[in-house]
Amino acid sequence: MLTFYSDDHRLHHLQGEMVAGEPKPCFEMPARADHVLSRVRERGLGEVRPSADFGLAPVARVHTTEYLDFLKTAWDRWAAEGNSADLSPGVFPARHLRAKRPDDLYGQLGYHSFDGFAGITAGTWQAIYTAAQLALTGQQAVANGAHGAFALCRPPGHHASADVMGGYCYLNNAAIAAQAFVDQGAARVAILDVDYHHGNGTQSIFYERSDVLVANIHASPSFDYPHFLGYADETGAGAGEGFNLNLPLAAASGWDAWGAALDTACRAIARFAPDALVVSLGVDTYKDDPISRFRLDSPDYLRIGQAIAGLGRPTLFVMEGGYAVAEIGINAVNVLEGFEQG
Ligand code: SP5
Ligand code: ZN
Repeated sequence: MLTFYSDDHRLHHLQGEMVAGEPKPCFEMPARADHVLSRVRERGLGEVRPSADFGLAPVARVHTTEYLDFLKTAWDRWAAEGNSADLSPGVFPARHLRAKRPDDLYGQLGYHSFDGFAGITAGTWQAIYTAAQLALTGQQAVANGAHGAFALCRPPGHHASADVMGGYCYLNNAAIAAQAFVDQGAARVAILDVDYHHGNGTQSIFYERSDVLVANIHASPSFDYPHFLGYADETGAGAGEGFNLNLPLAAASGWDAWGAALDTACRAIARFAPDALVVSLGVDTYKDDPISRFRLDSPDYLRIGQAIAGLGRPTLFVMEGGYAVAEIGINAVNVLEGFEQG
C-alpha cells in the first residue's frame, strides 16, 4: 500500500496544552507522525510518496471560504498586533450569546473554535494545507484503482466542521477526501471513524446527506471528549436521516465491546454498499494512551484491518489521533497490515 507523507507537519508544533490546570507539552506532537513513518518503512508497507497539490477548491467543498481565509491569515494578523506566542482562543459563542462573526481577530478566533485545543502558530496554515493535500493525494490513488492507500496526515481532522476548529483539528482531511470521491462521481461513500473520540466535525459536515454514511465508534460523550456530540440517538437529519451511526462505548471497553461495535458498523457499511470507504484512523483506543480510557492491545489493530478488508471496498486510511507515541506506529501500521492480509 502507498503511504502519502510530507515533512510539512513539523511546521505545526504548539507550545503546550493545559492539563488539569497546568501547562504540559502537547499530546499532539510532531513525533507522532515520525513514529508512524518509521514503522511504515520498517515493515516495508510500500512506497512513501509526497503530496500533489490540488489547490483550495476541493478543500472549499467542505469548509467555508470565510473559515479558510481566517485560517490562512490568522497568524499574520496576530503577528501584526505584535505577538509571537501561539494564538489560542478563550471566548466562544456558547449558549445565551449571539453567534455573529465579529471583526476582531480574537473574536473571530473564538467564533471559529469550539475549544482551546487548536491553537495557531506561524507554520499552522502550511501544515494543515499539506495534510489536506495528502488526503486528496491518497484519494486520487484510490480513485485511480489502488485497493488501499494511507494518508499520514498531521494535524488530524475529524473534530473540524465546516467552519469550526477544535480538538487539535483544523481541516477535516477525511471529509475532504470523501467529498472528492463524491465530486468525481461516487454515488455513495462511507466514512468509518475508529478514533477514540467522536468525530463531531465529520458527523456535522454530512449530517443531512444520504450520499455519505458516517459510522463512529468512540467513547461516550457522557464521560469523555468532545462531550457535546456523539450519542446513539444522533441518526442524521432530513435527507440524511438514517445515514449517521454512532456507537458510543463505556470507559474501559476492550476488544469484546469494541470488536462487537466494529461488526455493527461493518454491517451497516456493507448494507450501504459504498463505492469507496474512508477510514478515520485514530489509535487512541490503545490501552496505554495517555488521554483515553479504552483497552485495545496492539494485535487488536490487525483484526480491525482485517474486518475493514472484509468489506471489499476501495479504502483510504486517513491518520487521526493516537498519543501513546512509542506505540502509535505499531498500532496504526497493524491496521494497514491487517487490511493487506485481508
Ligand atoms: C484527534 C484527537 O484525537 N483529538 C483529541 C482531542 C482531545 N483533547 C482534549 C483532551 C482532554 C483529555 N483530558 C486529559 C486527561 C489526562 N489524563
Ligand atoms: Zn482522538
